[in-house]
Amino acid sequence: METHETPGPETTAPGRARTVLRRWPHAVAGLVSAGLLFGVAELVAAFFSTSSSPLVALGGAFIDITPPWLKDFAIATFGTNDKLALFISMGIVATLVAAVTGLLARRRFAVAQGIILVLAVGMAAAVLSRPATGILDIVPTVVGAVAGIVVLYQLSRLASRAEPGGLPAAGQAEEHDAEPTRAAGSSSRRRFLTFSVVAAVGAGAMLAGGRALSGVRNAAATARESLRLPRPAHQATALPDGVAAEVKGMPSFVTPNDSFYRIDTALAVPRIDPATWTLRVHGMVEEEFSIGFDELLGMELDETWLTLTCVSNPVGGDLVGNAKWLGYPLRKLLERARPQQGADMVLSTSIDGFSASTPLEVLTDDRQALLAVGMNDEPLPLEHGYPVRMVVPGLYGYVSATKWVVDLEVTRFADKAAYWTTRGWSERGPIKLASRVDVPRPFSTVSAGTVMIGGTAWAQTRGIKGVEIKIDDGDWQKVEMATEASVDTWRQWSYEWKGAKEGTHSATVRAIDADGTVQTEERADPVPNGASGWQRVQFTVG
Ligand SMILES: Nc1nc2c(c(=O)[nH]1)N[C@H]1C(S)=C(S)[C@@H](COP(=O)(O)O)O[C@H]1N2
Ligand SMILES: [Mo]
Repeated sequence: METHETPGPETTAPGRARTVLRRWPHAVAGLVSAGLLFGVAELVAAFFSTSSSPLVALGGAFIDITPPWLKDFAIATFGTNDKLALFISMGIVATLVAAVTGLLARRRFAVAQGIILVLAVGMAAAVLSRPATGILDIVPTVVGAVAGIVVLYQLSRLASRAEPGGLPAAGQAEEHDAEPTRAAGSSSRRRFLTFSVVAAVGAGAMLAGGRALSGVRNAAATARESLRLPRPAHQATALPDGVAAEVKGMPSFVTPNDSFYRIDTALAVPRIDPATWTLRVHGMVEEEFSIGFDELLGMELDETWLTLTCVSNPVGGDLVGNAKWLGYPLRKLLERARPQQGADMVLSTSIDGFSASTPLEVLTDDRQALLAVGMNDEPLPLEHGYPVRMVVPGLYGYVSATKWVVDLEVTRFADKAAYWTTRGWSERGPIKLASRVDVPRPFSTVSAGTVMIGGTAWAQTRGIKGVEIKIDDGDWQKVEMATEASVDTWRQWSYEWKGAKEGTHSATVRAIDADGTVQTEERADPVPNGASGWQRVQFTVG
């Protein structure tokens, strides 16, 4: 109820129109606040995923829910401008909603605030409806909505004072002179306009800045999507038949990129535009040089199967994954640099400061250590080191597998220490011979009779000769070995346990590498150079 207004002239239609016109500052307040909401959200969104922008998400969600007839109509009518038409229509609706919200805020701020909150919930839902967004991606919408509400509150107070005729709005009367003079009215109008213009320009700047920033930040993802990897000069061997153990529930022999374990110290995944990437090779070398990404792609690339393992992997753990890697042999790169006498280490450094110390001899012997650009026939995923990382057979990741690598310094263990070495881990980290039971899962229940047991073992660079299993406290038994793909990859195995009786049972495994070394029973924690010990899995036969 507009109890402060004198009835009379406003009860006629033209009178009401005049009243609404007089309130234009409130409509402007609504528009400016909406602009600010989207500006702030856009700027914040540059630090989250692409679809965390409420504008992008709303557009995407709208396209998704558009019925086909309307889509056809839009394409028939606007042709390739159909997206532009969509954004213009959305803009018109948003303008109307913003103006009405501003007008409502004049007397009932809570209602206007409620509308903004409801719309924010809708925008957050649109964000979450997008592929590849998570709950954190609603942060830009939330921050934007709060900014929009705060600015609307300020602006609508100023607008009430600036209204031509300047009658105080409800709840704001105490801040007004009882009889606003014309001079006071025009100075409040000036303040209102100044605030509005500043906020509007700020909104525009944040919107443009946010778009530009997310453009830069997305350059990596965009370049990655359009990258076609060159054909390898030497292809990886085709996987032989029978590399997978025939046991239901076994992990796949090749780990898909999106389920490959990820370990790094990066709070935000580095996004490197490959156009700006260079690798500097320097230190104790005869020839220092740098290479760029196109140059690297133009070199003779090799493909190799390799199982990566994390030093933090506990006995029986899954911080291990197997993939096909494409890259340039580090051996050849170092040949070009010509390491000097006395050098015994290559310190590889990531763009984010992480570093790894790899023995020079490991990078120059005949194993396939790669400066990798491809993983399972794709460019490296951003979180696995795009555009370039190292992969080295036989060494834990922390001393070899530097992602987002930009610098290789040939040096000496005596002179330099890598990231984890200074934090209590060994300066060298050869992968320990290991085996694990994948099926049955610990503490699961299986049916009596024949129980299929399956698992994995690895001894990169040497290969696995065999695996032995012990049921409960029985004797060690040989298991069925799946085909070996390469000495650098893990090897699966299976065991058919016949005549399993009901009750709680256990299976213990140990591997034997190609040299005949039997996996040690001695338990060691991952710190400082990797876990050891036999895995014993308990399960119920029921
Ligand atoms: N830049 C960078 N590279 C890194 C790390 C890191 O923290 N930062 N972690 C290393 C460790 S400890 C491991 S086990 C492997 C894991 O590689 P992935 O995440 O591709 O599986 O990356 C290595 N490379
Ligand atoms: Mo690791």
